[in-house]
Amino acid sequence: MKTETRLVTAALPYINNVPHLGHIVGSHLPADIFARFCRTKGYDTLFIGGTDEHGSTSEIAASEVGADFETFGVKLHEEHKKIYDWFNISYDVFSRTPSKTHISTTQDFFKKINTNGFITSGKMKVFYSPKEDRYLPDRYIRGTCPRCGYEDATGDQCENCTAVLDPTQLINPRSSISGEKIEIREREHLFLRLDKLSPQLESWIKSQTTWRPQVTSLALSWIKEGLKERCITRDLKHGVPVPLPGFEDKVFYVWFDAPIGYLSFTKEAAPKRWQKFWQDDSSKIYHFLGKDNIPFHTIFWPGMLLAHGNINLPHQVIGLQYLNYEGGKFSKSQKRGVFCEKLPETGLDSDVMRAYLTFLIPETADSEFRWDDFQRRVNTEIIGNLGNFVNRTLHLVKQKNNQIVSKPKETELEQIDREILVSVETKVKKATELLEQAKLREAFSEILSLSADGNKYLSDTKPWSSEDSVRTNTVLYHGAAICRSLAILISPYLPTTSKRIWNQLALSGKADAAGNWDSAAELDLQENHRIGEPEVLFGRLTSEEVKRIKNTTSQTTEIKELFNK
Ligand code: B3M
Ligand code: ZN
Repeated sequence: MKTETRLVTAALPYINNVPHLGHIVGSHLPADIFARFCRTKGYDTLFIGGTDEHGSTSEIAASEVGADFETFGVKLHEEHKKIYDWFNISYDVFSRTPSKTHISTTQDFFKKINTNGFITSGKMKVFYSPKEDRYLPDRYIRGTCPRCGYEDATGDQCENCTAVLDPTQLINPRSSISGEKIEIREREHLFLRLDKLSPQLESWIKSQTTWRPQVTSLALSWIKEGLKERCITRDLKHGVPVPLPGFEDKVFYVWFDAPIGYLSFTKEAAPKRWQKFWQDDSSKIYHFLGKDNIPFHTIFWPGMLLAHGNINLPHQVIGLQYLNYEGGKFSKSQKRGVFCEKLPETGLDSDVMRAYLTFLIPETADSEFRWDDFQRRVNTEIIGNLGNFVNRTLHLVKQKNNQIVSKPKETELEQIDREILVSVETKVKKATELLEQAKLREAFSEILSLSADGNKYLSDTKPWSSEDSVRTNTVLYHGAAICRSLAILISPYLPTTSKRIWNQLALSGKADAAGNWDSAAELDLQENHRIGEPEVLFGRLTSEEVKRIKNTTSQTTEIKELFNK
């Protein structure tokens, strides 16, 4: 084991919805690929996640389906978990924010930053709905615009005259849920002194050398605008209770408790050694998240960590852009999208979806899911290139060499063999460097280009028509050894396919064993190695099949239906 420790996190999903592909490609999948790479590279790795269950959106979603908060959370957590399992997301723990550990960790965290002098209290105007006996967040307030008289203005803007509003300015404010009149009340709340933390945050952000430019510039723009004290409490029924006299009837704001989940879930996954991930100098923390979450992970959360002290700040904040669908946005109501809960019914190999999604990871710009592109790229790059190379090679080893390959002597190598050896070495090195920087998409194309080199090597050397058994063995040995390299290199991306290749090669151990990554460039198989039975890795995707998958996955489940069963 290398001494470096890595904690990998994917943004904790809200439970007011069942995830679609945009959520998968926007955090869970990239985090999983990276975590799998780190494990195989031999870093002491922990990959954690869980559902973010508090906040007004969950409370409202639960009441809309008539479920109590706890039942709702348990059910939605289960639905989420099933989907991440289908995708083979290798969470070491996938927990929930209502967990006991999380509640106590959040409360202790708060006490510490309070003791450290980073909490203050103050009055805030809030909206109370007597009918619902609930305080309502801004976005559930509607009323008459003070400027143009439009009756359906929302708390932040009037869509009729475009006036930017503060919900307290609305005339006759009402609840957008019940339509009933609401009252404005003044309540005492707690605030995090982000203003006081600003200089420290600024120099920390500026000292980051590995962040993507869009992440750094977004973070710095917040600093430039000036950080204000930020309210961290809410008048809600569910959430983490505030452990401070006078505030016992309040809970923490969901964005206060959610990131602490990273810490709580680490404790749950590694109760005896969680400190190693959060306090050791050698530990690196990698957060994967969608771009709307960038300010929370570069300002708010690091601010909380600085206020607490003695805990590592994130090493990398990988803020991903969005995935669109067929020229527009994913839309549940318009049934536009790939709704993940339907994927298991399609019989599709999840590696095939993982492969296509990897091409689309929105690392630098928004990207787009298209079914025709799905079919084309899977057929050419995954099946035509990777699947074909492995299958062709192993078949030839079976047909021409009785399933056996033996290492050629140095003197038997020709120029073309030396070239492929160099190619393997260069490409493994390049892919490794890219993966270290979490440039997952580029690394994948580097890996696939190695498979393309393998195909070219076979076409150029034509072992199928060779009468020279020494030459045939040399070529097939290299081919089989490259299959081994590929099994290791694709293991973060296509974990099931990687195992299948490893088994067909009849190798011992596991392709993704800790530390095995470093042997990916070694073209060493055992003397007179006998491979297993070659088997086709994937069948070509026909248009009918794609159509069928599309039809099945565009049907979405209403959350309500989950509670009728
Ligand atoms: N639940 C927002 C989201 O899913 C939020 C992330 C929390 S990460 C600590 O987009
Ligand atoms: Zn107006």
